[in-house]
Formats: sequence, C-alpha cells, structure tokens
Amino acid sequence: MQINKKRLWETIERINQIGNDPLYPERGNTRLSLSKEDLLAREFLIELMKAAGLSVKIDAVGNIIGRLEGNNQKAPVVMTGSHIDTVYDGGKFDGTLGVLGAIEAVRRLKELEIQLEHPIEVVSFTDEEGTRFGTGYIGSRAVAGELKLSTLELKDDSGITLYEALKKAGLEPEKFKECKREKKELKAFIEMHIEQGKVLEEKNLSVGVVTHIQGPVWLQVEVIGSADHAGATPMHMRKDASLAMAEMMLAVEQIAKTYDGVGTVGKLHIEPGGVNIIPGRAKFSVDVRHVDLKKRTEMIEELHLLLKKISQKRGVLVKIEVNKEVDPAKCSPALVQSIVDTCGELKIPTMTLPCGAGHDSLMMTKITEMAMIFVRSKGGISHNPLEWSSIEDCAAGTEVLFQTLYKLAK
Ligand code: HGY
Ligand code: MN
Ligand code: MN
Ligand code: MN
Repeated sequence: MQINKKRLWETIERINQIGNDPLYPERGNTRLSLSKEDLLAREFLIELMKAAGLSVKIDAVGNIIGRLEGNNQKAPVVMTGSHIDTVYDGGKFDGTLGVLGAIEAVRRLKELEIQLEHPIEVVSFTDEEGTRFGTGYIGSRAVAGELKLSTLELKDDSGITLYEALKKAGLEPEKFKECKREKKELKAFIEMHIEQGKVLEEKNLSVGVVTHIQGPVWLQVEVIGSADHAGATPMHMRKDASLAMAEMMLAVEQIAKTYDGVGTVGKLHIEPGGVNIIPGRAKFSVDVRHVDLKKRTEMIEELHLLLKKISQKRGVLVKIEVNKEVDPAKCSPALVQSIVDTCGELKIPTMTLPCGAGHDSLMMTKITEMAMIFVRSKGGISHNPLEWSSIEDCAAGTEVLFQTLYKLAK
C-alpha cells in the first residue's frame, strides 16, 4: 500500500473533533457552510494541504484548492476533491473522506517523488450540502460557471444571505465569476466519497466505481391559509395551513412510490406556531430524485397538480419555488473502466454501481471528464451520526485514488 493509512485515519479523526463538544461524542457533526465550525475545519485543511507540500489557493467563494505541480505547468489539471460542510447532526465521512483521502494520495505522490506531467489539484468545495442556504453545490457551481448571482441572495434561517456569509468569512463573492475553470484547463475530475447506500456492504466490497449519479430537485412549498382561534373555529370553517401541508406531504410520498423514485420532506415550518392558533402559514421542503430524467420531470409535474388540487379543496393558497434542479450525470466510461482496471491491478475486488446521492461531481461533469470512487458505508447509513467506514475501506479507496491520479497525471 502506497498511502499512509495511519496518517489518513488521524486526519479523519482530527477534522471530526473540530467544532464538536467532547462531552457529547455520540452527537454527529453539524458543520454548516461558513459556520464557525466550518471556518475552523477550513483552517485545519489549509494547514494540512501546506504540510503535504501543496500550494494553497482560496478562490472568491471559498473553494480551498491545494496544487501539486507537474513537470508541465501548462498541462491540463487532474482535479480531485469533495466537501467538508455537513448536514445537521451529520456523519464523519460524508465529503471529508473525499478531501482528506485526496490530500493523503497527493502527499504520497510528492513524498515518493513520483514524476508527473500534469498538475494535480485537490479541492474542498464550499457548501456542497445546501443545508444552510437551501441549494448546495455552491463551490462546484462556481467552478463550473453555473453559479447565479441570485443564488448569493439566498438566506439562511436567521436571514443572513450567502453573500453576507461569504463576505464575513473574508471572501469576495462579488468576484464569483472568476472561479470558473475552462474545459481546456482540466483533464479529469475524480471524487472519492462514501457510498451512503447498502450495495457494497451486501456484496462485501470495500470499493465501488460509480456509473451514473442521480440528480436532485429541491422545492420550497409555502401554504397560506388563515390563522384563527383553535377553540372557537368549527372544523368546516378553517383554512388550516398545517393540515393542508400534511396532506401535501403524503402526496410527495405517494408520487415517489408511484414512479419508483424518492421523495423527502426534510424541513417544516409553521406560523404563527402557538398551541391554540390554527396555523395560517406553513412552509416545507421537498427533495425529489429519480434515475430517469423524464420520470423525474413527470413526478414534478404531477406533484404541482396534486398540491394545487389539495390547496383548492382546502381553500388555501400554495406557492411552489424550485430551489435546485440538477440533471443526473453519467460518469466517463473510459475513466470508469480505468478505475475498475486499477482495482484489478491492486487486487481490490470491486463493482460498478449507480449513485443515489448528489455530489459536486454533478457540477464538475459540465466542464470535464468525471468519475467517482465509492467506499463502503456500514449499514448504508449516512446523514446520521452512525455513519461509518472502516480504516481498511478508507485506505483501500484512497489507494485506488492514488493510482488513478498517478495514471491520469503521469
Ligand atoms: O443531497 C445529497 O445527495 C448530498 O448529500 N448532498
Ligand atoms: Mn451529504
Ligand atoms: Mn457528500
Ligand atoms: Mn499525460
């Protein structure tokens, strides 16, 4: 094994201590983008990249980019990386393994003084999850030239805009267009990530190679009824926003099952929020995904119709906003085959498989050849403090990444 398994594991343990209360080790990570925890973890990452001998650059929206020069500085860049921001009460490996594993792989290429033609860049993308500002892939959108000015105006639950949070972190969001990388500048993007599913575990494999990635659609639904007295208002006279929301939530589930896709309502909000007030307003998020783009479009269309029908039946208004709509992506077949071959050479049994979660790779595929290396997740659990991957599996994935980067950059 070329990579330093012990050092890799130490960096994973270290980043997972940052911003967490040692009194509650069972709690997950809540490292929302540009939060104090995220800024502390960013500092750790910058130091780690420097210790690995990479030159470090931070772009206008906070993407942290560590670069290892090749013999030909003009050769297209081999890029790898992922994210370190998390969901609420999230896991220890989602995103972080892809960044820390990439740093370890590139550090070993440098330590072994392996001659490379192409430069390699390790990137930690800003705000992949979208937990704080409701959309996600911010850093990778900027690199792919897909970030819109309006996205910077999205607010978190306390009313702070993404723009303000970036400024407060000392960044220059007004220059977000400068983050874009041209196709000709890049050779490939490889993302290592935990599977967050159960397939590798069922097949008893440490490593998988992704064939294609599902694309998410996120809606923000607002229901406007009328607040009224909980005791004095007969049931037939109510415009109860929360009961309308409840019926709409079940509609999400029904459509997901009908189309054999997935539909999730993860965030709810009711106003005014008193025990004895009939809710006048309700807001909820919808996350819809399907491996087939046409079916996903049909799901969204049918959902719009159903929500309208429920709102009319209940005498409330409904407003539906699309916060995120990302096309599914096919990984580069040539890169997939090369990674499968590498696993064979390393005698690491593997398989190809689709990916249900969304990743920065969905953005990077717009400007370069893309592929993903999966590492087994215990019980397939993720977005949960119990998320776990073993040191052996993390090392196996990182070894495959090491060889893949070497083959691409030599
Ligand atoms: O939402 C996702 O699939 C990923 O965790 N960002
Ligand atoms: Mn995630
Ligand atoms: Mn992730
Ligand atoms: Mn070459």
